[in-house]
Amino acid sequence: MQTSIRAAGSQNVRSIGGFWGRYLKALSEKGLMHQWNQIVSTGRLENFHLAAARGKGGYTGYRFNDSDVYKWLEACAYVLDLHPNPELDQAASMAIEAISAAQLEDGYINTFVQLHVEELRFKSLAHVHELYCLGHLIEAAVALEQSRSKHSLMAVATKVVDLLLRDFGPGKLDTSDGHPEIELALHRFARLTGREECAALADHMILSRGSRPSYFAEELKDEINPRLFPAATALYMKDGEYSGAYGQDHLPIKEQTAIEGHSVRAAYLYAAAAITAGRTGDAGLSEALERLWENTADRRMYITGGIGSSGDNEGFTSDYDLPNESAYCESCASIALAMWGRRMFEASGDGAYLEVVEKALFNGILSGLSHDTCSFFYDNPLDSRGNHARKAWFGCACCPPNLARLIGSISRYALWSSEDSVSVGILVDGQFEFEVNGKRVGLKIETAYPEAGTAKITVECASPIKFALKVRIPDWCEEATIELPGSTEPADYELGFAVFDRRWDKSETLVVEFPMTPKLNVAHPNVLSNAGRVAVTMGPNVMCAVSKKIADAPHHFVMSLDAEPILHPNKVEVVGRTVQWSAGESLYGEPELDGGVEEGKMLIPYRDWAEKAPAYMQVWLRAE
Ligand code: FUB
Ligand code: ZN
Repeated sequence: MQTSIRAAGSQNVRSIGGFWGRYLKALSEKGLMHQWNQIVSTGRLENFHLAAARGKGGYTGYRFNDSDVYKWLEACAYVLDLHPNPELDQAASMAIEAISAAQLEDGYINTFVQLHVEELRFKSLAHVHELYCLGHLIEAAVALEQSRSKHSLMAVATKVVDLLLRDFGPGKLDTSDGHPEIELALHRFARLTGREECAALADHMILSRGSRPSYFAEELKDEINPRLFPAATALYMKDGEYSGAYGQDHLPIKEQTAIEGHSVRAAYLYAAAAITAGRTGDAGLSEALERLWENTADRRMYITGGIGSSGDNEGFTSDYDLPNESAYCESCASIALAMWGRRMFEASGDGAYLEVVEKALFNGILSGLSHDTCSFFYDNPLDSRGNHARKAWFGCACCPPNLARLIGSISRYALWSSEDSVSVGILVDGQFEFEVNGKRVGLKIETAYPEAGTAKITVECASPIKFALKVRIPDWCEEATIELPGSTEPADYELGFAVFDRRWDKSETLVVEFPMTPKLNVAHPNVLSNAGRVAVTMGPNVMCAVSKKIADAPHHFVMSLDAEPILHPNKVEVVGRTVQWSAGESLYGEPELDGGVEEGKMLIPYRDWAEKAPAYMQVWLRAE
């Protein structure tokens, strides 16, 4: 598994409009300043100021709070590139200044350790998240460097990387972090700078994780761990013994057959591992990743692209255990899944991975964010009794900046190029530019996707140029058409893409139609929570029924399988009956078989539910 395709980054994006453009604009105008204000008011910025003053004490918040600032900065790098905002730009400067000042001479930076428990420096890697935080710092630096921004965090990140190369690896601290993330960051840093030793360290961290004796198991024997982190220590154990599954340290990755433990950790690890597999050509690793991917997508993933059904370990339980109301489905976990799927695609060129990426993007990820980008869901259930409200922020605020950086970098999940091809994996409205066969090629995509399934893709080049334009045909679409008016050349079909390998003239337009006929979906019978239920999808959009009042909650509704769902703009209408109650104020009564008034119910995209206020909601509707 190895390809030479490169995701479209800042250098390829001129503008993004349409559906994603609305989120990007909102993030620039409101959302990222909203997050900055939270970063300041919750003491996250002050932690850096205190560390810069080289004082002791005064640390506020969770031990990994530094990472929120880094992720926010990474998001600023992407968003400011497309929608400048001087106020936000200034906030980014302040953050960079504070981070730089807090860094120690030898490159170390972690305000929790510096202020709170200095003796923990690289001593409790299973718990403290030092490398996780540093990974996010490095990712922010890479994003800024690749953007058009005048800001740079590269000097800080380089000192961090030099410190890691000095202290970690075979014969040194031979381990990684309990929360994978540094591996992805080291790969990104290596790609940007050409420093191969960073990628080699990432490879080693990935491949040696799970071997025995476990570094983390030894480390956790120190009494400081159960004393300072009793709950977190318990998560690594099973029946009183060290298991490591929580942090994917139960088995070497090549021996793993199912995705286990904490979902964000797992998917970040596998995303980085897919880069390793792609660059090293390690067939055993590729096979393991394919196996783990199949286990995830076929047995442990919600229809929304949500993963990690349990709040107890913020992660996985067992195959087919996908309860709806208690579904944890952390926003970050869907983001991590999209990151992993993207890397699987980049390593293989197989569009099948993008089916899942798209599912996660338009459902499990975007459900985490309100349209104004100022309120969030941490967990994303598929059934609600009206008690799940979006919040302006969280004590553990991993999701808000993660959502922002994912949206900011949306082009990287949608478009790719190689020496002689441009691939459109997901339709995103905007203007893009690539270099193929040594020439500049512009691509203009006009689309309302995913709210409609049509698009015009215009190739713009100064002089005729031969290259392959590839457009993914989504699996959900049964009657896709992609036409090049005036041309009779048939397209090839390869790994999920229609391929137009031809000489392109100065300005030619492909007309794309992916009809979004509503579709009914049932789940595997082992998913007991969905027995007798149907979920409706419209293209890549999972739909749901919502109501403000308990009396007309979707839970009373039984959808008729005989009536065809009707497509409306961005909505789907289904027909069924609402079960009646005739026992007044009694708690229990006689069943009313087949009773109820026939009525239509309008379903909306799952990502849009509870936009302003909590609601009763169901994705999986009872059906007969
Ligand atoms: O541990 C850091 C982040 O906080 C994880 O990725 C989330 O699941 C939350 O626990
Ligand atoms: Zn999160």
